[in-house]
Order: sequence, then C-alpha cells, then structure tokens
Amino acid sequence: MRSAALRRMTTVALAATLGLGLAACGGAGGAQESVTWRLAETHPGDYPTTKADEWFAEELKKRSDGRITVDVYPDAQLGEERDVLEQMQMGSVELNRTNANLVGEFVPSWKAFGIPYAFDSEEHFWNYLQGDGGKAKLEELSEMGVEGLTYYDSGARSLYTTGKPVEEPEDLAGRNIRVQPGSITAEVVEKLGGSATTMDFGEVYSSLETGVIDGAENNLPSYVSTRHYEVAQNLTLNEHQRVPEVLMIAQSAMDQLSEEDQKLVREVARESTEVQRELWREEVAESRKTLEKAGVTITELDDKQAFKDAVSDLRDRYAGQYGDFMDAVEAAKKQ
Ligand code: GTR
Repeated sequence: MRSAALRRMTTVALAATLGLGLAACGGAGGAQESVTWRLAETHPGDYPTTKADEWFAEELKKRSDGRITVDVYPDAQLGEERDVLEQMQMGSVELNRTNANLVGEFVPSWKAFGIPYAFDSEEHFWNYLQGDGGKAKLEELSEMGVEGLTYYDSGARSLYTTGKPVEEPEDLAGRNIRVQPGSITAEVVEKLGGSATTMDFGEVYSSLETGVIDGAENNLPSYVSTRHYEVAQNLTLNEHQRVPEVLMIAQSAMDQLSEEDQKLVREVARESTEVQRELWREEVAESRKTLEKAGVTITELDDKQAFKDAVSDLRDRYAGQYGDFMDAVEAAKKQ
C-alpha cells in the first residue's frame, strides 16, 4: 500500500513538473474508452450502504454500455476509513463510501455534521441534505481533491455500553467511549461526562471484549452488523447525532471521463440514494428485532433534555463557528 502510494505521488509530482496535470490524460475530448475503478466500503456485503454501492456499480456499467466498471471492496478490504480518505486524496482509490464524521479531518468544515442535536428528525435531516445546504456541503469536498456525489442514510447515533446501562449523562462518569477518528464526537462524549477514545471501526469489537473501552456509539444497523451488541449489551437511544454517509469520487478519476459520462456518474449516484434509503428503513426495523431477541437492554428516553443540556455550550460554540451550516439547517426546518 505504502509503495503504491509513493509511486502514485511520484507520478503526480512528475506530471506537475512537466506541467501536464492529470486532466490531460482524459477530460472532455480526451476521454478514456473504458475505466475500471475501485470503491472502498467498510461494511459487509449485506449492509445497506454496500448494497447501494453495488446497485450504483451495476447500473453504471449497464448505462455506460460497459465503459465504466466499478468493483466494490466491502469489509474495509482497502483499509480503515481514515486510511481510505488519505488514498482518495492521492487519487489511488477512485471511489469511497464513508461517514461524514471522518471527513472533518480532511475538510474541517465537515466537522459541522458532528454538532449534537443539530437535526430534529429524519425529515429535517433529509430536507437539509437534499436542499441547497446539503448540495453546497458536497462541493466543499473539492478541498481534498474529491467530488461529493451523494448522501446515504445513517440514522441517528446513540450510546451503547458494557456494565450498567446509561440512563442519564452522569452514568458515563469514568467510562471510556470509543469515537470515530476526525470527528467532534470526542468532545460530545467528554461533555456528557465520559472519556473518549478515538479508534478505527475494525478495532472496536475486541476493545469492548477486552475492556479497553466501556462503550461506543453508533446507529442500530452498525451496532448489529458488527455484533457489538454481543459484548456491549446496553443501548441508550439518546440519538446525539445524525451524520450522513457520503459517496465520493476522486477528481482525478472523474477527469478521465467525457462530460456525458461524468453526468451519468452523478445521476446514477443520486438515484442510488433512493435505493439505499429504502434498504436502510428495512434494516433499522430488522436490527431492532435482532436486538430485542438477543435480550439487549434498550433504554428509551422520553425526553433527551438532560443529554441536550449537557452538550448545549459545545453545540453553541460550534454553531457559531459553522454559522453557514446552522443557517442552512435552520432553513431546512421550514420546508
Ligand atoms: C457507521 C458508518 C461507518 C463507520 C462507523 C464507525 O455508522 O456507517 O462508515 O464510520 O459508523 O463508527 O466507525
């Protein structure tokens, strides 16, 4: 991986020295006849995002008459999400489905997605994502040399722990909760009274099992697909964040296509969102059944106020820092 990355960097450096620029290899007019790209996915094959990636790949191949082949690599085969984002930056992986929380390390304005309790409901969240605010946010990804194609659902993130259930923020005292790299969730956890440990997704199961951490936070389908519920059997539906999934493509890959094929990629990606959202709804219901059957303690909160209060100053601080984001989020309430 390392030497491939270096080779890639050398090529880019050489192209820059020669004043060529990667777009010279393709782009409108000089488009390649056919391309085969890799799409990185951290989840297993039967997860809603992976199934949507596959739908995107099949549909794209069909509609481009075989000019565009996308091979999906599930199960983090191309690396953990943070590593894949680095590879995207260098253009050594062409496509990636990742969670918006991870992107904040590469495009700081994307940290805004981690602002706790920014969205009131699923409807509010999708109004934002599909409105002007969500579209503008995708464009910010050009800062890291990628194009944001579309969003996928990821529901709401909630806490889960080993030991005793969390019923109020005080129950987090002295407990170590895993958070995603690059996000502001570490600060959310600390404000709630716990300690936060940043860790790759793939390390969480064994860390829960061995007691390195006392809990983590995620949506229901991820809690189930990773089997974290087997080792951390208490789920608290505090729903501190709604953070979308995003499908992105390296700009250097997009530049290889004709304008017409670029449009096709964007169109098929947008359509794949509808496919994913449908699969997502089904998966959330299935996950709930799995958890109930497994005897997981699910703490429903009539009122999330104590959790909201604990993070309110953090929320205000970030709302000030990411004013444009919060304005667009506010506007999406009225739609
Ligand atoms: C999931 C998300 C993954 C990954 C994971 C995590 O909800 O779909 O892409 O970011 O959370 O917590 O690492």
